[in-house]
Amino acid sequence: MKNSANFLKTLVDIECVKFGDFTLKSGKQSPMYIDLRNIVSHPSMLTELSYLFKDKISNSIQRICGVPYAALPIATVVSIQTGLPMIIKRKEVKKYGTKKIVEGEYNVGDKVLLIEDVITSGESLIETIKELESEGLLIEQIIVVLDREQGGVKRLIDKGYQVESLFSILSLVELLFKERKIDNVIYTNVLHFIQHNSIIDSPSKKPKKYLQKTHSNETAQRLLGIAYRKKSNLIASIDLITTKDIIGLLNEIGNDICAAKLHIDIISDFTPSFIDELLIIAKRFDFLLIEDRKFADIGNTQLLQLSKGMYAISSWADMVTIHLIAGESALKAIQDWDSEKKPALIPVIEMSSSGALTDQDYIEKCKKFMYNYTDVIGVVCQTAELNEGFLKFTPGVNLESKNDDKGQNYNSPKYAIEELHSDFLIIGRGIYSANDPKNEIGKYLLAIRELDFFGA
Ligand code: 5IU
Repeated sequence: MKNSANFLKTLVDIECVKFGDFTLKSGKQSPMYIDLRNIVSHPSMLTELSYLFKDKISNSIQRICGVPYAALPIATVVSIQTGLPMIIKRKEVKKYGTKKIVEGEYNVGDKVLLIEDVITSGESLIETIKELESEGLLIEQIIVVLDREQGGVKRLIDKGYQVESLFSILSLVELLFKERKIDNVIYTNVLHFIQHNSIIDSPSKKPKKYLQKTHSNETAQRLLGIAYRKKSNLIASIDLITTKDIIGLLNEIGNDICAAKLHIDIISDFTPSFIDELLIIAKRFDFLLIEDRKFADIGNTQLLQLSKGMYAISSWADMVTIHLIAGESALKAIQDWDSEKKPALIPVIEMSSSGALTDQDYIEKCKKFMYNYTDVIGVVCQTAELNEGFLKFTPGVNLESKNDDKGQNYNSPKYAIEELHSDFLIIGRGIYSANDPKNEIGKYLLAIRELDFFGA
């Protein structure tokens, strides 16, 4: 084995780390299961670990001790690799003979490296430390193989110990997500679990206040203004196929949304007069219009698609979605387009569907240039972190369902706002397929207003 990334991936291959739905000893549900004990059956993994530990051990260490039982084989190989003598702390005190709790040779005042396989709250480490210290040993250094990032490391550091981990669950899921070995559902579930199961209060749990967001683009300001006035960051995705149904729904829920998102090309009875009707309703109820066209062509073609044909999108849409797959030149072509009426742009940098190809690499590539364009007001994404002021639009939001049977994945409004830090929630079937859409949208409004999202 040559590098740490390979070591991490092998941990998954040999089922030391599994993703799914697990019930922990505490009764809690967890999206991951970690048990490094299988490593003992993989000598090459143990050898690799011994190298990784060797690089980190302080010169002052005199004894090596593993927390029983899982860390004992690791401590053994580290001892062999470094030539530093090992001691063993018994799990139970011997009932006969010497009644020792520490086996092996040591002197009072010896400086010990304590090894643990996985750290969660740090509880079992603290127990072992107490017993070693009661024997007169000094805990000089603690090295853990995998940190579950639930606060254990900080707890020990706060107690004055020198602690480090070779790997963290976050670095593991980030690596797997980047290499498309896990999808964004597993990825966000793990992030969510870490944030909600830390023994230390995380400041990111507090939802941010809406008013803190400002954007220089005029359309972005209008959207923020409407959302704030209505205390609604809901964007209805009206994926209906007749003009009658669309107008009917907008008349019902128009007061409760800050924007309506359309797929104009799915309407079976479209005529240009529908646009006139749409604009009147949008003005009456005070919401903006997004055409979810997802442009994805070369600059010249995109400009034609934007402005020509029977939909003449740029003549009425306040915002349009666009993929950045064609690269910066295609985005620049729209930005440079000198037109009296031009919609603001919302690039799609991450999708909600299972197996989406929009991995971290793709997101980073988009971020490299999109911030330079004033027509871009924000992005459609799920987990991506954005620069200050950029608006985050998140589809895949539903109060009732977790997914559909065609690859869509849903989060709750609370999760989208508190964990994904989404500014605008895009909701389709959750509202338009409900028996009583007006009543249903009320539930979504309640869910977001409960979060104090709009300030006092
Ligand atoms: N939409 C997604 N996920 C995405 C992107 C767009 O769901 O990643 I980009 C669109 C598809 C549909 C709406 O128009 O948002 C969500 O509708 P439902 O709430 O009915 O799933």
